[in-house]
Amino acid sequence: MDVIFIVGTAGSGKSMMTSAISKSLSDDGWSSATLNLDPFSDNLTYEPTVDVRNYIDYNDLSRKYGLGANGAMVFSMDMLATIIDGVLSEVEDADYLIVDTAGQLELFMFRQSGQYLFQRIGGENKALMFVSDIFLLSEISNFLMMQILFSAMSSKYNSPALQVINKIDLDEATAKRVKEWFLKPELPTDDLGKNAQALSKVYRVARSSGLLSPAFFTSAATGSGMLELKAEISRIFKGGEDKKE
Ligand SMILES: Nc1nc2c(ncn2[C@@H]2O[C@H](COP(=O)(O)OP(=O)(O)O)[C@@H](O)[C@H]2O)c(=O)[nH]1
Ligand SMILES: [Mg+2]
Repeated sequence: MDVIFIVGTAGSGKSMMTSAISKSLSDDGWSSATLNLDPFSDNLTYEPTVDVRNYIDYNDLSRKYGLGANGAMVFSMDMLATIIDGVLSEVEDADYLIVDTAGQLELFMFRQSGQYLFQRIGGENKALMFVSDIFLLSEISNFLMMQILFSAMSSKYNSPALQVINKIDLDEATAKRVKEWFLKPELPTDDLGKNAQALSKVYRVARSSGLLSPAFFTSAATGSGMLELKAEISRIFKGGEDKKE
């Protein structure tokens, strides 16, 4: 079983991407399972094969221990770390396991619980998929922060990593502009706005240290960019093999 572990900013489309990839891989003849590891999700739009919400009731924990939003979140994730093996025992073997996670990125960046969950999940190969959306990245400072974050996270998780910029159906023009930021030697002056000098400096450092690895531009809603994303998944995991016999 090969594992795609999806992390990313809140509301970027991680859950929609989970179901879109799973469906698309199934259409290609691969078997796939989905695992919802987000205990805070209250309106999942797909039916996960295995769902952590059957194990952890976030609202109940908040009430029982008198925790605020942040406390309950950290507590839930720590609790999840202690029961993850039981949750995983429910996952039946498939070609692919797609894992959907909570949007509180801090849990995956700075705290041990997120990384621990990633490590516990078995499988022949694992990859990290880092999802953000085109609205967030249309601001150059956010774009730059995301590139640094993405590089740091791929090193921390020590796994192949894919950067996905989602929701391009909602703003194709900005997506085109952001695509160019990955390629140009200098950022276009028109895009820089205020703090041009400081931003250009960060951009140059990012570029010269090889941090600007190309991203995938997708729409989980329309399926745009999914073929390219799947081709990369297939390249990472199956050496480019298209279909199961
Ligand atoms: N137009 C459009 N909407 C999307 C796309 N991906 C997700 N959404 C919508 O954005 C909202 C948040 O998506 P969700 O998958 O729950 O994000 P998550 O919080 O990262 O799991 C939902 O209303 C989705 O229907 C996309 O590619 N295009
Ligand atoms: Mg979600």
